[in-house]
Amino acid sequence: MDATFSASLMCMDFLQIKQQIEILNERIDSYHIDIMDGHFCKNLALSPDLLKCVKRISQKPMDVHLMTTTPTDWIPLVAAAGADIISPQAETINADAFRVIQMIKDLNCKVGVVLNPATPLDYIRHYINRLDQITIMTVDVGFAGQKFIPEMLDKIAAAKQTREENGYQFKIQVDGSCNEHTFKRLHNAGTDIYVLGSSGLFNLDNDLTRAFTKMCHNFSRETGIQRLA
Ligand code: S6P
Ligand code: MG
Repeated sequence: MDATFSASLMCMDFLQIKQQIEILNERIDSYHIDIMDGHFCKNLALSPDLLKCVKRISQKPMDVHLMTTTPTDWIPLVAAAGADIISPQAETINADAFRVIQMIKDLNCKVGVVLNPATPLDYIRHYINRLDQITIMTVDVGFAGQKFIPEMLDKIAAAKQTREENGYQFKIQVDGSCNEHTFKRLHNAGTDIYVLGSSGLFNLDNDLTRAFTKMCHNFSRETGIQRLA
């Protein structure tokens, strides 16, 4: 299967948002928008207003990662701002998972769920069949530039096995430290979508066009899958 790449906008150069989106529009498969509330994780990142602004020039799907304690406060806002996929953290929807999933579907968005490194795959087993996408965090949420947690490779493989055994359709996305040092292991474990942040894309070169080309070369070298720059 083809590899798919999602650019993590939290790792962009904010002084060059428009230029960077124009470069990425021709290269990337989707955009990853991190929304934090300072409570669920100890940071702030992007916002519905920024999403709305980028949506005006984006030509690719917008995948919103909600790291917020009360996702139902944010879901209508990000849907109105242009989200195509909305992914709350599994840990925040345990009390009302089925209502939250339906809420996202009713807003005509695809439904994803994100699992923290410490959260087992089994935590979402009763609604995994309803999801379009599962995101497996390979770093703790909140910050870019963290160290890869290798124990997550088994979780990715287990998600793939669950999908195959049951004929489910969800995509497996990995978020956190997707780069030349991890591409091969992530690919072998069963990753479909790689979230590219500082280590896998934006820090590779000051020139984003060159950075993307380097990323493609790294990915092809590590996995044997050709990806044109
Ligand atoms: C982290 C956030 C991620 C990061 C991305 C950074 O809380 O959800 O989406 O933006 O993982 O990538 P990297 O290569 O710096 O780890
Ligand atoms: Mg994220």
